[in-house]
Amino acid sequence: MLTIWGRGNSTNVKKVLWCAEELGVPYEQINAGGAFGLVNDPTYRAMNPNGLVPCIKDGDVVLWESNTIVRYLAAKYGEETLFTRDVAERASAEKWMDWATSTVAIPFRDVFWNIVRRSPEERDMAALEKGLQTCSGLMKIADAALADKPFLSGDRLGVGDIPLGCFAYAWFEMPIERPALPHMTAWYERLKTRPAYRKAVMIPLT
Ligand SMILES: N[C@@H](CCC(=O)N[C@@H](CS)C(=O)NCC(=O)O)C(=O)O
Repeated sequence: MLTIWGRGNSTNVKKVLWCAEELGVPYEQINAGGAFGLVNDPTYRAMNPNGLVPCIKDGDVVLWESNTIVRYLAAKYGEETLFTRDVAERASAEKWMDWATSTVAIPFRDVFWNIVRRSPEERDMAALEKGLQTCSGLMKIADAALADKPFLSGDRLGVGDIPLGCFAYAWFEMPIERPALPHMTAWYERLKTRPAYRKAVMIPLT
């Protein structure tokens, strides 16, 4: 049985939960991180020395790093669904995973924390404004990429959609000013029709 450690309100954990749900892989979720703690226990640190979530155990395989876990689960359980054997097609989709993590996550954090996790008095307005401006530019890049295909991964949902799809929920649901993003909005509407996305990603923002 696949075990997933991580609190469900973490974007990185959502990626893994959503992936497992899409694949229909049975799993046990153990809440960890944030108020749930556990991540500093020696047994957890032995699995993930970073003390971060998510972390998984699948048989003898222990893995951390959310994007790596998504790639692993898709390759192992998603041959007919999230995974593609075509190397070029796969790399083309996977670049969106790495882009979401390396380029979007940091400015996005400034928006998310200031809007969702801080009270109005505690907000760092300069960081919020800068984060919003940067994220708006980045979302326009994703919007343009979605102009001629339904998913970032191509004709069907794939691993390339998962990280940005997790950010998209917060992006579209936070009370912020967004630029016009017609293609990304249509993509988000497509994601919202998926039971796996609704279950793992569309939970109250905290
Ligand atoms: N690069 C890592 C980052 C993991 C990470 O930063 N996780 C955060 C939650 S999103 C965390 O564990 N924070 C500490 C905690 O929840 O206790 C990944 O993608 O898995």
